[in-house]
Amino acid sequence: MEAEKPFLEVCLTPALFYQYDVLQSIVVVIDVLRATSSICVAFQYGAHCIVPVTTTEESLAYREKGYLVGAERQGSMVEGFDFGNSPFSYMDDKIRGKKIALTTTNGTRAIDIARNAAMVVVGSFLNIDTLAEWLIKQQQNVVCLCAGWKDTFNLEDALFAGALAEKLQPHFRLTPHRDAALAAMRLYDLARNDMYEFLAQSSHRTRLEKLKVDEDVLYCLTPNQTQVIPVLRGGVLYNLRDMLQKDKGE
Ligand code: 3SL
Repeated sequence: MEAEKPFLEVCLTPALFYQYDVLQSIVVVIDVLRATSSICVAFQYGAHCIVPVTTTEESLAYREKGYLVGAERQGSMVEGFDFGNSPFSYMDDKIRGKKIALTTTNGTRAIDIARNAAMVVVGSFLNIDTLAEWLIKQQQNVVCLCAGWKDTFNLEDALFAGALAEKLQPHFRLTPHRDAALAAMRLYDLARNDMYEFLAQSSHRTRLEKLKVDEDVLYCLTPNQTQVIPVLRGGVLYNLRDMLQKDKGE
């Protein structure tokens, strides 16, 4: 008899995450604009690890331990930090081999909320194919957690959840609570030809437009710019490939 397929669910805002039983699931944390995109870029550029923290004070305290420190609030870099949340700021050789502490308004908070899951990984358009291929191989339940903005729904995270769900769907089954996944896939289908334009009136694209970081938005919507899977272990994000090599003693 064929084994039952694992299930796939989408949680459209952290405010609803308490309804999901994730003890046996892989949670994909999604904050396309821009936290999970920047995290993927940092690992693509060789970051050793990223400690996601919820406050700016916690992030800054890591500097004394030799970490590079990042902090974003209201879309801007907080004064006194090495990075804000632009993916371009992580495209730098100074990242290679470095430990980084990072706090962002929603992305690092969503990672924290998901921490009790069987496994937590980071998703963005920048690593979508690498992540999808890996998730299919795991044969484990998947919950996509959209970080949104301060517990509200954000369109761009739902688009990514839909794009990922579309790739995973043949290998997974939807649960009776399937409407969020169906809605995300339908939205992505409407947006796929021009996501940037589809998001024109969305809250976070508008917020970032005012901050004049449209280049960031365009980049974060470009699929497959990285081949990394950031994974949470003991409260710290590592590049899965590095983590597995270390486990094997390589
Ligand atoms: O909320 C977050 O975590 C950030 O991604 C928001 S911003 O894109 O840096 O404004």
